[in-house]
Parts: sequence; C-alpha cells; structure tokens
Amino acid sequence: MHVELNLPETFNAADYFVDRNIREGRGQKTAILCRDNAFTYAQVQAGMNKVGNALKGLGIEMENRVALLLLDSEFYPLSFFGAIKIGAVPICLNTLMQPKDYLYFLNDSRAKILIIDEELYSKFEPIKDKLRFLKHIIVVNGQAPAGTISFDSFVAGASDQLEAAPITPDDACFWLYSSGSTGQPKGTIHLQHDMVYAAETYGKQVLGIQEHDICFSAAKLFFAYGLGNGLYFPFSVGATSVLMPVRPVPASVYETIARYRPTLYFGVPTLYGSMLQEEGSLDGVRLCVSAGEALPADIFKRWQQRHGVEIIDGIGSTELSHIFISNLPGKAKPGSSGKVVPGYDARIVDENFQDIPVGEVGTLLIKGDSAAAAYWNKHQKTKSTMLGDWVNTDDKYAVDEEGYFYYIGRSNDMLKVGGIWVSPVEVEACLIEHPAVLECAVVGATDDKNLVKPKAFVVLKRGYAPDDQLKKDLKEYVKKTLAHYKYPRWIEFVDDLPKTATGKLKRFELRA
Ligand code: 3UK
Repeated sequence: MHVELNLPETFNAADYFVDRNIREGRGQKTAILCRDNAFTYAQVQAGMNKVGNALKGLGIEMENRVALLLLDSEFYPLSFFGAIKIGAVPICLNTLMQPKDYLYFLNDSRAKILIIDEELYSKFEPIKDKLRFLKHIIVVNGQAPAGTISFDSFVAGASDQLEAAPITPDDACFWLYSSGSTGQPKGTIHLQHDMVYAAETYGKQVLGIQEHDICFSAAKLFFAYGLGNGLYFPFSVGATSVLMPVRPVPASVYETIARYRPTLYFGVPTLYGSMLQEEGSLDGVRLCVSAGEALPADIFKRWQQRHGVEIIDGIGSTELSHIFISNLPGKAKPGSSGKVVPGYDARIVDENFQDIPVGEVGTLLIKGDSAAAAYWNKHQKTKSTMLGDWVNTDDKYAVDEEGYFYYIGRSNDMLKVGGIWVSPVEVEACLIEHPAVLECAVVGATDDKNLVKPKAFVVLKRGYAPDDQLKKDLKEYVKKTLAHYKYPRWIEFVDDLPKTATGKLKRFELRA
C-alpha cells in the first residue's frame, strides 16, 4: 500500500521537521533533553539557523556533503538540520569505526567539511593529512586542536535567522554508509521526502507517536534506526527526544530511563538481553522497540514478565530508512518480525524473482517511498539492490497465513552483531595479518541468549601453540585493529578448513 504525502513542489526537510513546529505553536516545547540541559524547539531552530549560516560563511553550498562524526547530543540536530536547511547533505558517520574507515568515508563522499566530537578526534587525527577533499574541521564538545575550528567560533557572529533553501521533495537530503560482505561501504543517498514517509507510516501508525511522547533510543543517531527513533520521529510531531552521549550499557540506559522517564524506548536485542541481567526499572515506558537483528522469543517473554511492557520487533534497513515490517502493540507474535507496515509492500521471491507460495522461504523484496535513490558512485551495486520500485533486502524470509513474516537468515555471509553489520571477510582479513595465523574462517555462532556473534576457525602457522593465551591475543588483535564489536567471541583451532575443489572456503560447513 502506498501512502500519498502530497508535499509541495518546494520542500526542505529541515523546515518540515524543525520550523514547522514553531509555526504550529510549539516553540517553547522541549525538543531535546541531554545531560543536564533542555532545549526548546525555538532554541533548536536558532542553533540550526546559526549552523546553516556558518556553513555558508565557509563556502559550503547546496549539494555539498557535510560529514558528521558526532556522539548523540544537541549538536546532532543542529548540525544535521543546519546542513539540510541550506540544501547541503549531512553524512551520519558511525562513531565506532577506525581511522582507515574515516579515510574512506571522507574521500569517497568528497565531504568539504567535518563536524566532529572532541572525544572522537583521536580516530580522525591519524588520517587528516591523507584527505583529498576535506577543507574544514569543526570540533564540538571540547577544545579545538590546531588546524581545527571550535564550534563556538564557527557560529560566533552567525545570524539565527535563515531562509530554507528552496529545494524539492526529491533533492538529496542525507547519506548513511551501509556495509556489505565484499567491497567498500556504500554511501546510501536519501531524499528530502524519505524521513517524512517513514514518520507518516511506521512513526504514526505503528508507534502511534504523539506530541506528549518522550523518545529514548539506545541505538545511536548515526544508525538509520537511531536517526528515526531519536530525531525525525519525535520532531515529526513536536515530541521530545532524550539524547545520551555515553555508551549504551544497561547501567547508563536504566539510569537515563529513570531520570527522564521516556514513554518510548528503542533498543537492540543484545542490549535487551544484557538489561535483563541487571537491576533497573522502566517506569513510564509505554512501549519498547527492537530492531537491527531478530529478537529471540525468549527475550521478548522474559522482558514482558519482568517489566510488564511489550517489545515490538520490526525489521528495517539503511536502504529503506527505517522499519517496514513490524509487530503491532498488543498483537506481537514472539519470534516473528510482524506484518507489513502500512505504506510498504512486500514480496517473497525465488532466484528468478518469481513470487513463491505462503510458508516457503525466499528473498524479501520491499517497496515503499522511504527507499534510497541510489548508492553513491556504485552503479552495479545500485542496480542489483534498487530494482525499480522494489528494494532487494538480501534477507531470507517466510510468511504465514496470517501475514506474519519470519526471519530465516541472510542470503550472503554478513552477520548482524548487536544490530550492527560485521563482514566475516573483513575479520578474516584482519586475523590473517597476525603472525600466528596461516588461514582462518569467520562465521556466525549463537551465544547463550540465542544471539549471533562472530566465531573464528584458525589454522596456525608451524611453531605456534594452540593455547588460551593465543586465543586471547588473537581476540585483542582484532579488537584493536577493527571496530571492537567485530572481534571473534570464540576461537577454535583447526588443522584445516573446508574448501571447494576450486579452493573456495565453504563457510556454510562451519556454521553450527
Ligand atoms: C537485519 C533484522 C531480523 C536484516 C535498521 C531498523 O538494521 C537496520 O539497518 P541495517 O542497514 O541492516 C538491515 C538488515 O539488518 N535486520 C534488521 N532488523 C531486523 N533481521 N529481524 C529484525 N528485526 O538483515 C536487514 O536487511 O544496519 C533497523 C530501522 C532502520 C534500520 N536501518
């Protein structure tokens, strides 16, 4: 089912998500709660306008990319919407990556300016001389190192009045990088109308979000999931968002819930699992949401028993902006991803793209107007994913007679670990550089909570002892070389690896 947005010919998402709230009388309403501060919509508007004017002052123009490497704080909405308001295109970068990843993101996107949190600067510093297009670095939340501009001096003297750039619903709006099992991450180009579509469909019809809601997303704003939860869903109705700059662990999350009493809480399965092992309450929360990877039925049931609140699982993707199949409050089927969200259509197809009967497993295709336009400068990948109206999710799914969808697995080797992509190929390429490793293979294995984590099978070079110390060393090696969540939780030493006649690794044989 398609939902008609009827947006005007001239449309700027920053005007829609920020300025409209002031026009509709919500200027004094709290938009953001962060650390000890509250920011009204009028304050967010003034800050956004200052950022927009300051970007213009540095020569940033329409369609230029503005890279954001930011923790969740009030600087996120100001920078994100400040860029969009002048027609520039923010890129929300994952803060958990390593310097070499930032080198790629910044050169691939040709961003002219980076707005970075002081706490993350050390991950950028090693690559700063290798950037071919970056001209300016703005540092927020701390001291500006030599060669950078502090946020305060960036906006000093900038006006808090700004006319929105007269762009269209189909102009580029923001990018997110999405990773695959092979090749570099893909800059996923989203348009001005995409956030509106997700807010009108999932936001209003599944969450039933309203002005009096307070959202808290443990999943960060740089994820497509967190960006909706913590920014454009609440801003679509003039609600409030709690932004937490620190790492989302059970203690920080329970403390934030107790302090700000959100009504909607958004997490990922791994975090729900670890929150069940710690003390804490959920007073005030009316609904919990899970996405990123399948929520085990056991976690759903234990959460319901302990907190008396339902977790609704839904599947979304970076390419579709947000969730397109979801359980509905009060109607959740544990272990299922739920039903198609109104506004989207789903097909389950065979390898020839023919629809297959109910109950059988096939590839999930999704249609809906929050889909990305293309991957930046990746023509072949764009063609194999964006199939006209349909997006190929590369997920294996089956649907039952009642229309509930069941996640079966990926059609490639990618793993979802704590809701974030891990490419087995990347972890293997890292392990192989360790002096002790001759060959290795990485697959997904399930932990005691039935959640997937990377496991490595390792063939050692002659002269290395297969002991626990070496297992520890190998884990540490990956942890410090790649983003930490990618490290193998288990290492198994083997004499050889299963291969095809042509020497291709048979990864599927190693899966438990
Ligand atoms: C997997 C799930 C089973 C699935 C996302 C909510 O995760 C998000 O986006 P990504 O691009 O990954 C997309 C892929 O992740 N997946 C996500 N949710 C579920 N598998 N059950 C689920 N509930 O393989 C999908 O193709 O990182 C999640 C909203 C926005 C998002 N971008």
